[in-house]
Amino acid sequence: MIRRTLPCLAALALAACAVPPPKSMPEAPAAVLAPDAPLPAPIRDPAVARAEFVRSTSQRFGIPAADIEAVLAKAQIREPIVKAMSRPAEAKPWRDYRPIFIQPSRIDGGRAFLEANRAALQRAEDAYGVPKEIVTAIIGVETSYGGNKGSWPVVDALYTLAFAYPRSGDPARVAYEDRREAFFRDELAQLFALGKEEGIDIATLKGSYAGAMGWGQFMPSSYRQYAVDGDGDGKRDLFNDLDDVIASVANYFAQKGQWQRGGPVMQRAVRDASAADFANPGNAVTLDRTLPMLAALGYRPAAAPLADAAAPATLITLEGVAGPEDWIVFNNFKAITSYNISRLYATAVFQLAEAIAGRSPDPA
Ligand SMILES: [Ca+2]
Repeated sequence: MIRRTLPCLAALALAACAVPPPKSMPEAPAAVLAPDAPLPAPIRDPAVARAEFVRSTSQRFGIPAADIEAVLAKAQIREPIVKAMSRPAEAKPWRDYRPIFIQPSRIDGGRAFLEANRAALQRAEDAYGVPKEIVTAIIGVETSYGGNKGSWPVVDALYTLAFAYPRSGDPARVAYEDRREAFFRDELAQLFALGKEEGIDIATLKGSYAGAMGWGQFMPSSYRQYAVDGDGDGKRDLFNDLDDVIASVANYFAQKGQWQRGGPVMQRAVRDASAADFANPGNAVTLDRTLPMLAALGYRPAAAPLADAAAPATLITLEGVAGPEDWIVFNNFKAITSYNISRLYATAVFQLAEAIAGRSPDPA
């Protein structure tokens, strides 16, 4: 989860912004969202910043400062994480992104996951309105159905990015890098709170290099805010309890993404020969059009419209194998970008879900 309008990877998520994706992983960890609240001004001296972190985290969450100090005393700055975060983001076109996710092993893995967890997925769909295949696809894109949940100590990952966030030296990027560092510092604080609230020894947790955790790759703040106890055992365990994982991903979509039950995600558009280009770059999705407005501009659904004339929508263009692809996107597309603000990510999740369901991922 991230949100940003920076020129990252055609717009990827924050956390992963500067990181080229491993072959089987999305560019951005799922739960890396920037906090909605304004972040504090940066403290430049790491020792001062760390002391202030201990003080403020202790006060904010009622955790003894000595307990925080004890964890930080064992935390390590991990150079590979600094390096990974320093790497310039690479803008990958859809034609190169798609094959990472829309391929037989991930589709088959999704069908197997769905069958193995059908009851929990159905309960989540009934409760939150998010289709089984969408929840499954998220878990497939994030961690290959739990196969790659990350092996970095979460404390180290967040400690590194909170106190040694890489600096490019480019004056134009200072404000962005400050925000990123403050974001990870807040996530580290949230991790301490999570440990206290859930009774978890945070020093044992493993996750992505950006601190995203579990089957759905939740950042600590998202874990605290959106994780739910799917099986009613009194714990929210996103590492080992698939009922919790499935319910939590669905709850995230319903709450954070404002997912609409039964609503469309996206639909291929056909373009009139005379239509002007629809300029809509970046990753943010602003649903400021409707189907009639798009039709007036020369873009119409390629098949029967999936939404009525009043439904908020917009048009995006992806660089496909056969050239530009125009897609009309709706509320539930925007909802997927609340998990990771990348249009490519959202498209991959949708198409993987369609493929898992046995529908053509791209009817055009
Ligand atoms: Ca549980």
